[in-house]
Amino acid sequence: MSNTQIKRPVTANSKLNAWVQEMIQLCEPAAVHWCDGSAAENQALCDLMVKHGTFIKLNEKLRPGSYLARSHPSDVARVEDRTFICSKTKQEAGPTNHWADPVEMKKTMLERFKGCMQGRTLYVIPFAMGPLDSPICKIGIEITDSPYVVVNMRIMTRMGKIVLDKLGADGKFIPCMHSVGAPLAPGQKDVSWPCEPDPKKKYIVHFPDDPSIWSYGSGYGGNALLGKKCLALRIASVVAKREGWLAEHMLILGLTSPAGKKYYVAAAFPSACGKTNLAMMQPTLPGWKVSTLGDDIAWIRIGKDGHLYAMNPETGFFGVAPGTSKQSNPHALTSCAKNTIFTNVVLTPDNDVWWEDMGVPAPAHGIDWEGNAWTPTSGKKGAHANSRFTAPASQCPVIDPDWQNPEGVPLAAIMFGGRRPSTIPLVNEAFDWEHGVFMGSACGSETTAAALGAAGVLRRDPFAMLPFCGYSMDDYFAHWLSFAKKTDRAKLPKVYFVNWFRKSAEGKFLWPGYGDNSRVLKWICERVEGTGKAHKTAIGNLPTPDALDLKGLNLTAENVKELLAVDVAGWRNEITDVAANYAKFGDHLPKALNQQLDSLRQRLG
Ligand code: O2Y
Ligand code: MN
Repeated sequence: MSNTQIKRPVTANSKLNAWVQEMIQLCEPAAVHWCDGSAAENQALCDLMVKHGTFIKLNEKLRPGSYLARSHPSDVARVEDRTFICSKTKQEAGPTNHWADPVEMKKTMLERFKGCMQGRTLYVIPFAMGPLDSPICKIGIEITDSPYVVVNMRIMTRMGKIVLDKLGADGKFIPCMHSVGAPLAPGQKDVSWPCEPDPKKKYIVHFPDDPSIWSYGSGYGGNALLGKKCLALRIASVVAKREGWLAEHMLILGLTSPAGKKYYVAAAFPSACGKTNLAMMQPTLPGWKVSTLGDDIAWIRIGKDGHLYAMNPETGFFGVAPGTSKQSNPHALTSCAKNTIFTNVVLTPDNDVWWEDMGVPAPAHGIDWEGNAWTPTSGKKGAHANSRFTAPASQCPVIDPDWQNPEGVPLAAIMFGGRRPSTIPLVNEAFDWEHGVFMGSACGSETTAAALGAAGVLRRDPFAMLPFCGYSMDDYFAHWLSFAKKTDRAKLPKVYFVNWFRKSAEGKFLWPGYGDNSRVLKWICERVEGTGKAHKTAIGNLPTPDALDLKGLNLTAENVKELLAVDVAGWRNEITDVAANYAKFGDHLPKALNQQLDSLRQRLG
């Protein structure tokens, strides 16, 4: 340690200085760097990564200020089976989380982190989730040995000196420890993507009672950018429960009607269900405009006027690349046109990027995500299914003027959804808040590549929070239910369940999706205004056949009927499946949810 170069501490916060010193002793880095978040620092780190082969600088004319990284093939996605919630008791973590004893796990982490940064630089990243002047802004300090993490965190969070200034001498912070788990022996040559390749030695660990986060072995996405899933969802959900707000896996969008009236909507869909596409949607309905506030996380609290206000704690998009095209999401393409980090996509001969379903012809030859020569006839995909772009939210052409409003924006509606090829109608309105909470608790989706495991299987994912809730989901349901008592229920947003992914018996999508989803949003706005037409059914309030604006759409009356039908047999199966999911929680499940299930059963007859 005597050789360790340590810059003079840049903060008067004695707790922070003491913690950083302790972590330096533990991790034994060769150097220490406190990140100031400046453009010069960012450039120096990008240049360093180009030198070491972690980054490839992209064509400055085609993709200014942008870089490509290729991860190790073992390190390509979040690792849910290695994600732990270490509350005091297993019961507090609940039946859907992996619990580990906090004392035992702390020991394991100390063993893992001992000397883990030898030969590397330890970076101290001060970051804030939420605008610094928001009443619920949270400050984290991530210690990492990955410069890739530093430059990604600079896009995804408010980062650097401004955060230390806000923290001051006495401010509180959430300690977030991260290491790629690949110390370098003296003279050992580094690799372009250091990590711990053994999946059983990766750990994404949350101590909600501290609170603190320890992540070891992975340099990828949600495993390593600790402000995102670890802090802004798992830890924040615990803090939010205590403080009386909600930390949710939701996009936030603004919708302006042709008459100029604005509605804000938050929507929870499980991972890989098109939240980014919806958040940036180009409405096909003339005169309607969508603006983006966030594509992944919403922090929601009761405002002074009793309404629910939503705020995006992030400042960037960590969007999935494959499938992002001019047709599916032109604004995402514009967002990543410059100053963007791409991970695991194809490198083209002119030093630009390409991925499957980008909507432009594949290059005749390129380099695939594993660094091998690739052609469209290679017989395998060039970009990894979970390849990503990290792009500043400020570059989104339809970013909402209020996206950094510290108070957030008032919600007119909340939507839940998922990929459901059968049973679930295009849109369904909850009768009341409790019914809406029931809808959220019954959320589910067919799995895709972003989550590990088999694709095409229905996975119940209550509130799209299954991988992200930092405490027992039964208590989480109760917390949601409690909002009907915390404020005037007339001021709560209306709740909807949507399904863009309904398929016909022949396996074809019944609904065009994308910009045409504005037709569903329009109906929701009309319902908020009290003008939209609906009929009460056993499962909720459904649009009458003429209620949706379908002008210019080539949908047959039969398709519309199927999209808005109550499939009684399908719903009976749904009840069985939801009940089986509820059974996990035993007596802890709030009674109101079993009542909802019973009422639904009775209404179906
Ligand atoms: O695999 C990863 O590390 C990224 S997962 C992700 C990224 C951005 C937004 N959402 C998600 C998710 O899994 O929900
Ligand atoms: Mn997500």
